[in-house]
Amino acid sequence: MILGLSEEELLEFGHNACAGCGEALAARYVMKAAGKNTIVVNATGCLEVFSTPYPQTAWKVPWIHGAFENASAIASGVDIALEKLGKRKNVNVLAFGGDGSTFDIGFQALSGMAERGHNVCYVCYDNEAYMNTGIQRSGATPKYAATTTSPAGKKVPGKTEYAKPMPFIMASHGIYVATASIAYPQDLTRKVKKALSIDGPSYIQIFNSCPLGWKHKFNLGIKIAELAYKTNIFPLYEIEKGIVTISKKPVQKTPILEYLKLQGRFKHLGEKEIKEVQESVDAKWEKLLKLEETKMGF
Ligand SMILES: Cc1ncc(C[n+]2csc(CCOP(=O)(O)OP(=O)(O)O)c2C)c(N)n1
Ligand SMILES: [Mg+2]
Repeated sequence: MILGLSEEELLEFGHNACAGCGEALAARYVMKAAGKNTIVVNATGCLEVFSTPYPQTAWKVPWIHGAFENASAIASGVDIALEKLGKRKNVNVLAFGGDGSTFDIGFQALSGMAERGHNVCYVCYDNEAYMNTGIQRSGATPKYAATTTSPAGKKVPGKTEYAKPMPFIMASHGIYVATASIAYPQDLTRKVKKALSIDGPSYIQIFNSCPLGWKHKFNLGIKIAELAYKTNIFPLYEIEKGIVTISKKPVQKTPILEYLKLQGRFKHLGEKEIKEVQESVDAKWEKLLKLEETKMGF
């Protein structure tokens, strides 16, 4: 055990992820928490592509690749099959999808899985764009980020819409929801263990940086993830039975500029846009505090 994390590597090194890939680290931590009695269902995306270049695999657990849109449907089937075979006990079913797969193209299957109550933990690797196919904007891409389908030009300053509030959408299904970050592995692994201990669906959204897509130095991924937490642009919280609990709160809020300025995808932003992003982050953080305080639920 190092820092409370298992030393067993169930997503082995030697795969083809880019240097500094946050998604590889996130998956590695998730697997450390899940342990070897786990079946993984992986949607199409960077994680699937870099970890399984045929005929090799970096996975040391049973692993199924579906299509881009149906990881949750396959995981639902695995859950039922284990039940019918009398093998459901002590086996974890994990479904993995990127933000494009989760927020957009696989959302229907995910919502169905949650509504039917399958015993599956769904993990969304949120790198805020369709990275595997060349950095296209997704429903998770933040406002003003430049992507190949929301380029920053003279008239349009990157993506013009805000990201979907996906954790709240999933919480509306009445399931366990948590956000986590590669900068805080103990918090991340605790949440995965908790999700897997629940007899029913759960959803975890992990903030993971992408040096290629976000245009940051490859060694800055953890610092950026830390700043995402400290600026409140990606708060860490859980929603259980509809009640919000913020996992930890920054002692002193860091201005959003500190986060934005390390990433080339935001380099075109002027004072006006930065002010707007700051106000939006502040308003969402205030709302989260209110939700926690009032225990209003979903
Ligand atoms: C129905 C369908 N549409 C589009 C694609 C092409 N495609 C494969 S992976 C991918 C992007 C994946 O993005 P995301 O889910 O965010 O994962 P990431 O690569 O960023 O980890 C796309 C668009 C596909 N395989 N199937
Ligand atoms: Mg993505």
